[in-house]
Parts: sequence; C-alpha cells; structure tokens
Amino acid sequence: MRYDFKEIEAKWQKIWAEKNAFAATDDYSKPKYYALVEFPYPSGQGLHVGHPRSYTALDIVARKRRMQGYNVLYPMGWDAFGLPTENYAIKNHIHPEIVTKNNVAHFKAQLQALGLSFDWNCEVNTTDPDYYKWTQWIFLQLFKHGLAYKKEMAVNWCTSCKVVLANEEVVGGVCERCGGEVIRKVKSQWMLKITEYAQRLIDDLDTVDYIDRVKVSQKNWIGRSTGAEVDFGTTAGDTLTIFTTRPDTLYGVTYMVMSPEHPFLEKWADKLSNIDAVRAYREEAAHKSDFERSELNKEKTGVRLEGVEAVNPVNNTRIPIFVSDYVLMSYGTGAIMAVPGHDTRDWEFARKFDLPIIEVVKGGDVEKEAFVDCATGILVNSGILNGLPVDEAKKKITETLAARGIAREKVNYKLRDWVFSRQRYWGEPIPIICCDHCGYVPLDESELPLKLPEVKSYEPTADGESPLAHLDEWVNVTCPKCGRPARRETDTMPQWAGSSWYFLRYIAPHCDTAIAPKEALDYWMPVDWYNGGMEHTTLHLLYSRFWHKFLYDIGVVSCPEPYAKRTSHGMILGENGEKMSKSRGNVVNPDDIVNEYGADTLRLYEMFVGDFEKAAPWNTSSIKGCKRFLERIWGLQDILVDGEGYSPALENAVHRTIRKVSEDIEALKYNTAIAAMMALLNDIADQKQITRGELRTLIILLNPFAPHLTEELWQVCGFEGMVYQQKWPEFDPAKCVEESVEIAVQVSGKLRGRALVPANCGNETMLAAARAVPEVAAAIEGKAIVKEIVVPGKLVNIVAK
Ligand code: ANZ
Ligand code: ZN
Repeated sequence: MRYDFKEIEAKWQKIWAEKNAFAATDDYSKPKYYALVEFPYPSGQGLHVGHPRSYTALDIVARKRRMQGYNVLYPMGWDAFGLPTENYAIKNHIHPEIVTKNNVAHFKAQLQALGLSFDWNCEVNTTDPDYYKWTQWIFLQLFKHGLAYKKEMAVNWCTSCKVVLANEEVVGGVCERCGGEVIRKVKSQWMLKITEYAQRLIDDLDTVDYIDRVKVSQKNWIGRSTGAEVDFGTTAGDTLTIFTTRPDTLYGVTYMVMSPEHPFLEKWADKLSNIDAVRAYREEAAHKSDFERSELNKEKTGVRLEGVEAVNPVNNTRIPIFVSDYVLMSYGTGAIMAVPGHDTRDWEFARKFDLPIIEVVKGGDVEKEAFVDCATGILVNSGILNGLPVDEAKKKITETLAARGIAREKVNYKLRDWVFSRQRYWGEPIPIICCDHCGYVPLDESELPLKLPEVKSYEPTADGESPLAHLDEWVNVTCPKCGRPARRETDTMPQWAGSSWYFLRYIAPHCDTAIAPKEALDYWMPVDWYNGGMEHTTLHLLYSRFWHKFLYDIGVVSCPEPYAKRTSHGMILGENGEKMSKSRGNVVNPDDIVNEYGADTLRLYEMFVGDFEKAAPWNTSSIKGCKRFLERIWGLQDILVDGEGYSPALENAVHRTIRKVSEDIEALKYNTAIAAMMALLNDIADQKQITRGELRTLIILLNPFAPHLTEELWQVCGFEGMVYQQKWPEFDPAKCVEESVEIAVQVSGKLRGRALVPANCGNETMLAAARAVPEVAAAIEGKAIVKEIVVPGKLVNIVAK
C-alpha cells in the first residue's frame, strides 16, 4: 500500500478535532503537566519553518506525557498587539483588528496542518478585550502598589518607527525592529519598577531548572555589582558622590568624571567659566545612545571643568573634574573616580588629556596599558593600604571611610526600570485618568476593559503623541475622584505587556471574574516546561518572571516562579547557513514542505536536523531521508507476523530503543532518539519480519514524532483504540545492557583491523563500525565498493576495487 500522507494527515486531524482528543481536563486528581511554547506574533508572513522546531519539540513532550498518564495542558495563542501590524494597517488603510484577524486565521490553519496537539479550547489573543481587560487589571494593581509611575526621562526614540524603545529593544545602537536610527529624547513615560525585584530575580534562578546560558544571561543583564559609594568634597562646596567597585584603588585617583547630564553642572553654572563648552558637549552627547557611549574602543572625548575641583578624601589632594560621555547618568551616581592605572577607559582618557597615571596594584606595566586583571595583586603607593591584597584593601578602606561617614557599601544593578509607554495605537490603553487636581487616578476596575476606540488614522502624531490623543471625545472625561474635567492617558502598553502573563490565561480563557479561578491556577502552575528563543531571555522571560512575582506577592498565584524548566532551541537557517530572510532569497515555506512531503516528515525532519539547541541549516536531502524512513515504517505492515511479544533476536534492541527514546526526549536529544528508531528499523529489516508486539511498541515510540502515520498504521494493522491513548512502553533495564563483541574487519579478504560492536547487532551497525576503523577507511578510500560480506558477530569483509 502506498503511503498517502495527504489523505492520512487530513483524516486524523479531523478525527482528533472531533474527539477533542488533546483537551486538558479539570480532573485535578490526576497528575498535571503544563507544556508551553512561546506564542507567535501573527505576522503577515505566516508561519516560519523555525516555529515548528519549538512547537514540535514540546508537542513530543506533551504527547509522551499524556501516554504516561498525565493531564496535559499544551495551549496556543496569539501575541497580536504590536508595530508590524500597525505599520501594515497604516500603509494599506486596513484596520489593525482586521489585519490581525486575517493573520491569525492563516497562522492557525498552518499550525493545524502540522498535527500539533494543542488544546485549541484554551486559545487566547492578547488583542481581545476580554483578554486585555486582565492586562489592564494587572497594570492597575502595579499602580496601586507603587510599581507603576510616571517619569520625565531621556528615552530611546526610534526616528523611523516614531516610538519609544526599551533598552532591550535597541540592539547595536539601532531599532531592533526596523534597524532605524535611535536617538535620545526627553519624554514623560510610564515606568514599571522591575528594579525592585532585581535581587529576587537573581536569587530565584537557583530554584528553577533553566539551561545555563539562560541563567547566565539573565544574571548578566540584571548585572549585580558590589562596591562602595564614596563622597568627594569639591571646591564648590557640594559633595560629589561616586560609585566604585574598586575602593582599594582610591590612592590611584588622578581625576574625576561626571556624566554630561549630572545635575551639579547646571547648579555650578556661575562657578564654571567654561559652562558654554560644557553645555555644548552635553548637547552632543544627547545624540548618542548609552550603547555607543559605553563602547570600549571609541575615541574618548570630554571637557575639563574650569572653576571647580574635587578633593580626594584619602590624601586631600586636589584633582580636576571632567565631563565625559563614557560616564552614564543612569548608572551608579552618574559620577566616577578615575583610576587610569587600573581601568581601561580611564587609561585611554588620561593619555588623551595628559593626566597622571599612578600604579596602585603591583604586577602590570601601567605605562603601557591599564593593569585591570589585578584581583590577586598587592597594593602599592597607597598609604595605609600598602602591602595588602586587593580584597583586604577594599574592606579596610571602606571601613575607614565609613567610620568618617564618607563611604558606605553599595550594591548596584545594571537593570533599569521598564519603560512601559508607547505612543502608538495598536496596544492596550493604559487605564489611567490624568487630573490636574488629583494627579494620576486609576480607572475603576468595573470599567475594564478600557477598549481601544475607533480612530480614523493610526499614524502617530508628528510630536510623538499617540493617535488616541486626537480623540477629544474619548480623551476628555471627568475625574473619578474630584469630578473636575480630566484627560485619559493616551499612551498604550508595549507589546511585552500581553505576553507577561498569558500562560495564566490559558488556564481559564473565558473566566470573567478573575485571571483564572484560584484552584485552577494552583493546580496548573507553575508551567512544567517552557521552550522558547534565546532572544527573549532578557525581555519577555525576565518581564514575565517579574509580573509573576508581583502576582505572587499580591496573592493571585501561589508559586513565586512561573516556569519550572526553560529550554531554548537553535534557529533554522537557510540552506546556505545564513539566517532565512526575504532579501537573501533563502526562505523555506513550511506549507510547501507539508504539501510535498507531509507534516509528519516536516516534524521528523525538524527534530532530526541537528542538535536541538544549536542553529541548523536547512537540508533538503535530509528531509528526503526522513520521508524514506517513514515510508519504510509504513511498509512494516507487509512483513507483520503473529506474536504479541518480542522475538528473542530483537528483544534487547527493542528495550534499548524504548530506553533511548524515553530518555532522549527528556534531554532535548530528539535527533538521537530518531536515530535509535532508525537503527531498530534496520535491525528489523535484517530479520525480514516484525511481530505484532514489536510493531506495537515501535508505533507508540514514533507516535509523538509522526502522529498521523502512526495512527493510520495502527488502524490498518488492526490494533485496538488509538495510539495517542496508549500507555507509553516500559523497558526492562536488565535487557538494555549492551554486551559487545569484537569483530574482524577485512578489506578484500585481507585483515585490516578489529572493531567493537554490540552483541546481536544488525548488519548495518556492523558495517558502520567496520568502515569507521581508520585503517579500513584508508584502504577503501577512493575505491568502489563491490560487495560487503557480513558474518554476524564475527566478521565484515568489504570487497573494494
Ligand atoms: C574606580 C575604578 C577603578 C573602577 C578600577 C573600576 C576599575 P560595574 O562592574 O559595571 O558596576 N562606573 C561607575 N559608575 C559609572 C557610570 N555611571 N558610568 C560609567 N562608568 C561607571 O563597574 C563599576 C565601575 O564602573 C566603577 O568602579 C566605576 O569605575 C565605573 F580599577 O571606580 B570604578
Ligand atoms: Zn481629580
């Protein structure tokens, strides 16, 4: 019988849907398993072949867990607010709601054609008012707890999208979305105090099972740094406080640097004879992003203050003060003590401005370069610190200055508060009313959702206000507190809002009295396994952990962390090894693959293509190999013989395969799980027959990978029920031990070496081991293989010419 994947796949997708086969149940007596993948942004381009890599991987986990007796929640939804949809709507004069609806329908059809076992009863869409009612509700709680506040601040402004970007959205100095130029602009913005959670966000990483690189990059991003604040006197009378991680180097300070935005500069305006130069320099710095300003090997610039000097508290020497853009106002105190002997940026600056360089830790050559890696060094030229190792010197000087009241230990974090305002249309309206008399007044919760009003144009205004600002009727309201005329907030939330809590809504997408009933949240949370892209590590993943911790603090959820386990897949690249993109012309459309080879082949291929965690270039010949494997599985029905057990010759191989597939799925080693099934198939082919017991097991093992084909084969062979309802097979560890035997390898009858192979292994395994012997490989290189003779367990003879 031909393997007619088109008919088979359509047939089973229909049956699963009719049976509601993959629905999570509310039988809370069963053990639960919550598998989650990042829901997609339904862009106009439709599904990318990268999406199924993540979705299939956790589909395999979800299907296996159901077979292991768990009540499984594996949901899907749409992260549908955001700029690309809005930009498309502006260009084509179609309402973003309609654009979204069309894109979602297209995406959904594409996903359903892949046979993913999502529970579509739980589908959510972040742009649905019943959904964003709760996004707004969470915002109100944050506001009421002092974690949402408004602040005038210099923000990253994308000149092309005309929108404020979070630091995380500025990559390499340009807009992450459009590549446009990003400048600094002062605006009043809603901010969320994620910094209040910085330490807990670090500490609780110890309680979750995330892959290391995710933990490391979250920790680096939060950037905890321990040191001291030290007060320097100035001739202006003010105390200039700095943050340093190296108080031990205080005797090596030869100048100070203030950020161009430091408030003292204007305060000192009448004392500074060159205030105009300082102002001009500040103006220049405003055009640079923090990223550019912090770059290590850029040319150092600055202006020396004329009229004010600082005093080093350890030796009372007077030192000059500079403004320079390499010191950021947003970190520490916005001012530093410069130690050119031991800090690279200070060293370069000192060379350029001809400032003294003092060695205070022995071991380098500070005339040539800053001696930075000096943590194990000994202090010199440092008064009371001479002879001390760095660690002790830090402690001693901090204590000494602390006793004088001019220093204190200090922990700083790189993490900044989250800029939560967007001046755009297609986002959740921020449910706040601005009253001249009462300030920011939260909307009453009974008025949620605050729906997005209709507008004629979605274009942001030239002055950067949201298009909502034009809607007088919507904007002008009476203050809920004092009854005076007031205005609605016209900023909307960033795209990251809806995705910060969506996993909670899947649990009860239609609940209208709460995010979800408490007992449902308690049962399903935390998510047991969450897979998603590395690029979300410091954005979505961090934001959602923050929101979840807040919801935990106010008693909405009972677990402090949302995700028990986090893994990440590598990207699927174009056949040329480069990122798939329209401009490179290397985009593979998943629909084409499904049409030509079938969904099961695409699924299997994406899991086989390489190490799950690494990027993998598209490979057309490997996809053909996957198809052939499935065809051979399909052909097993022709060699089926009676017998519910395993035949003695194959028994150990079957047990080993069960173990391998079971364990590899848990360890993200989908490719080697498939390879193990391929090897078993070869062993079966050697036997030229398969018992019903063996086929049964093989079908169940393969089902999570190729669900359609396996259901059909199961039915054709007359097994009872459906595969997805079967119990996951067990293995007998005693039968998994692999005894090995040594075989002789000849090339054209001449002994060339020996190889170790598993006892009772098949011919393919023996041949592969034989060819891998270096002497054999050398002897057959460049020759044509005429014949391969295998004597099981004893010998391989490769006849080559
Ligand atoms: C003196 C010193 C000597 C420093 C030395 C380093 C090495 P992290 O680890 O990133 O926290 N710094 C402090 N505030 C700054 C700001 N607003 N902009 C730019 N640089 C700033 O690094 C802290 C160090 O970065 C601080 O310690 C300070 O330089 C600098 F051998 O003080 B250090
Ligand atoms: Zn009021």
